[in-house]
Amino acid sequence: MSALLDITLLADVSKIDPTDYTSFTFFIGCMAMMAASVFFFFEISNTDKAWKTSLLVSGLITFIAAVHYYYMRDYYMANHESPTFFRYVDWLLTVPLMCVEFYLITKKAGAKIDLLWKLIFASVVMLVTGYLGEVGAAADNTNATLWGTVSAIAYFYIVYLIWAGDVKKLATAAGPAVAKANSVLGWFVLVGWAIYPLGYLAGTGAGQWYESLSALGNIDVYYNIADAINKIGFGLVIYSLSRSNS
Ligand SMILES: *C/C=C(C)/C=C/C=C(C)/C=C/C1=C(C)CCCC1(C)C
Repeated sequence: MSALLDITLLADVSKIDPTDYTSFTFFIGCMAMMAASVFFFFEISNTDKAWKTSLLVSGLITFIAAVHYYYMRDYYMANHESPTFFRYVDWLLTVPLMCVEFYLITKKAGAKIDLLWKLIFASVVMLVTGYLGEVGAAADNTNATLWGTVSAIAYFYIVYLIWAGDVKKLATAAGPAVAKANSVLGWFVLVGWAIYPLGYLAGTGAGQWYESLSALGNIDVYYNIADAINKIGFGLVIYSLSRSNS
């Protein structure tokens, strides 16, 4: 039984072409998410009380991603197609949790729960429209530009809240440590999150005005790299903030 299992696993692994960066990033992404989750979960016990929940949320984000990467990796190996459905289920769970991180940080300065709902609402609009755009592109209809634009508007609203709106105001009021935390995480949202629309442009261009951008490469390579930066990197920033303030 176990020998049989080993053979199946080996057979799959040996099929990866060394230049198949998509499969490679799915594998390494899966492993990295697992390792990061173990790290965040174990570190909770030697973290200052004020930061424990933030660290737990960081671990949940990478853990949910690890489980999805496990499936996406298999799906991609079997079909050589984008695992769009698993991808968006993952994001629909993890992006709102990242909004929770912003809320937890600013809560110390009196953030109200409706700020959290605003962030979550905008991220759901961003993701549902992005999903419709990708599914539409795969089915050869021409709405990828329209859905991508609506998604981008929701994205810019999140950037606005964090850089100039309520999140920024509260973080500034909470003192230098929280203001610093907010600005570091704000850079993730402005630069790290911007990798996703690049992947979208590279992957949904057929028949769109940006068709030439398809030469930019595989959509999943963008998404896999962006996920590693934004989920593990974001968590590590929370981790280091929890050290500098305890
Ligand atoms: C852990 C997963 C994260 C942080 C995912 C973030 C995803 C985005 C910021 C996606 C943004 C998109 C646009 C702004 C326009 C095109 C469609 C999307 C959904 C790729």
